[in-house]
Amino acid sequence: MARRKMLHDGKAKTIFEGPEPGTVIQYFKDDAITGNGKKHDILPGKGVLNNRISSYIMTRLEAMGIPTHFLKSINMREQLVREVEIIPLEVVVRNIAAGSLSNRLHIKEGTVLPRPIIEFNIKNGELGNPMVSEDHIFAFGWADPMELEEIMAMSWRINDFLSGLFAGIGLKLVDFKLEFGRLYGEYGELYIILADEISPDNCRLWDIKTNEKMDKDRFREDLGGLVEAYEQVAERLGLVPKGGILKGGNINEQLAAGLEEIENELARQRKLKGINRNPPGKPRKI
Ligand code: AIR
Ligand code: ASP
Repeated sequence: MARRKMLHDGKAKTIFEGPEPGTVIQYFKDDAITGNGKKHDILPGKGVLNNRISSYIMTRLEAMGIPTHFLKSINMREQLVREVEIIPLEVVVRNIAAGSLSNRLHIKEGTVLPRPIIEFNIKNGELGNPMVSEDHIFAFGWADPMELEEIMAMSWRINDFLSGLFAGIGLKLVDFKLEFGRLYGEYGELYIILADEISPDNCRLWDIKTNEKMDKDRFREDLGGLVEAYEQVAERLGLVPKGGILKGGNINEQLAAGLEEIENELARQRKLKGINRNPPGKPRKI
């Protein structure tokens, strides 16, 4: 295979140059990293499962009108996505208290929040991705008010949709992290689109009946069984055959079977909605 140019080597994914301009390839690794690199393990199967789960969720979001970077699955570990300028924010949506919210404010893990809450962290690993306010975001120019409004509106819709999707398979969506990117159109217009991945690496998912953790907290909290939990999520979403892919079956063949279906759905017309950049208050010509 021809050598590809690596553009970025992240914690859980590597980004390669895509086959045509405006595209890149996301390669899902088996690496599990937390504490900004303090804890690192290789968990065979994680990358394949996250690629599968994220492709599926992005496809479903696209179908309900959220513009995403996802174009198509290429193989078990790779997907073709649109190249975007990543907005340097982690957008965290929370429904139930857990993780850093519980630690910061001493709200007992599992407390249902009075309403969903959005938080922003600046993407800076060296600083430990600290939380920032809207005012920091505007003052330092990480995003402008129109972009942030668009990002928040999309995040609420994504929360509604994903909460329902996971409830339907017996999972509580406790919280999750999103990343967005800027895409410039032919005429210089700007689109904000969902980027990165949506998988149990960046969602907290608890079993509705038992509250068992089915996400990356299994690794963060040394609970073990992370790959089995991710496989269970994929199985409940109908993405892997019942009985599992990791217990002897040919993982390649079985996962390849479902990919075509996803691609067909994506081949449908994709519509992107640009941001109206007229300054507020200035009358618009009709
Ligand atoms: N997250 C945040 N940074 C990286 C990730 N993956 C996700 C976590 C969790 C949510 O954001 O996986 O679902 C909130 O994380 P925390 O640590 O702020 O409680
Ligand atoms: N931002 C976190 C870290 O590196 C990632 C995680 O725990 O998922 O510590």
